[in-house]
Amino acid sequence: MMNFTVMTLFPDMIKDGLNVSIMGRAIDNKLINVDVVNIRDYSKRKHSKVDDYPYGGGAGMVMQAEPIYDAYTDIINKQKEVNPDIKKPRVIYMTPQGKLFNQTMAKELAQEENIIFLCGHYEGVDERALELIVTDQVSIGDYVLTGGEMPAMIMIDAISRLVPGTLHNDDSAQDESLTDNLLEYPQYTRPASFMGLDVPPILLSGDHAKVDAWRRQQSVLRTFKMRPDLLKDAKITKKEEMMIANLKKGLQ
Ligand code: 6GU
Repeated sequence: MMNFTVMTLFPDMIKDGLNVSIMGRAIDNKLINVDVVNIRDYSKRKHSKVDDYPYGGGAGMVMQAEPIYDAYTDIINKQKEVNPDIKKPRVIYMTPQGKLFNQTMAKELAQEENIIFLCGHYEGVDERALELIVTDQVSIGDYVLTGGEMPAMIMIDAISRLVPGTLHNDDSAQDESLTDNLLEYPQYTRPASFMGLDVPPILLSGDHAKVDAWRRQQSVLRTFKMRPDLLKDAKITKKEEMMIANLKKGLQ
């Protein structure tokens, strides 16, 4: 079982966000477990405050190191109580300054069994908390969010669906977009004609080899049009390389 722990000031956001749909089913089926720890519960200050003004001045507030460190220590101690052999967790701090999350990182993290996410808020987290407990810093994209909760949920979703049994059809995690740095081919279902738009006839031909070839070509074509940056890491054939070279010529 994959064990996730989310350290946050907004525990309801995580609980409400992950208890539905495929994630909810994976939790019910004990394929994954998500513990949510409220950092505020570890404050020793009046009104359970967990932030303070930044040394050196400037706008905003900074999350203090102590409640984060105490929450972390408590999580580790409790995990060891339940399972003395538990592997030391990866501790991931969600921040736009981190390494960019992608499908390759999701696959790598799906091999772990114990992952802690630290979600920051306000202007940031006291650097010493990061130094003391964090093993990885990860960003989900080049834009700024108000907190790390949604990024942590996104990572948990992407990692969990790679855990065997989470998806009904084992193939669907394999045969899909981004697995080989190629985008997904277009999909169609009934009816065969809708608002004057017909399903590509090859898909109705019953010829599986032709269908596979068409889908593969569509994947390469789409990747070239929408995400040409992915093609440098995609495994494509000489023939496909030529097709791309011809398309580029057509654009000049
Ligand atoms: Cl991981 N956190 C925040 N606050 N903003 C982000 C992000 C993470 N990734 C992109 N923007």
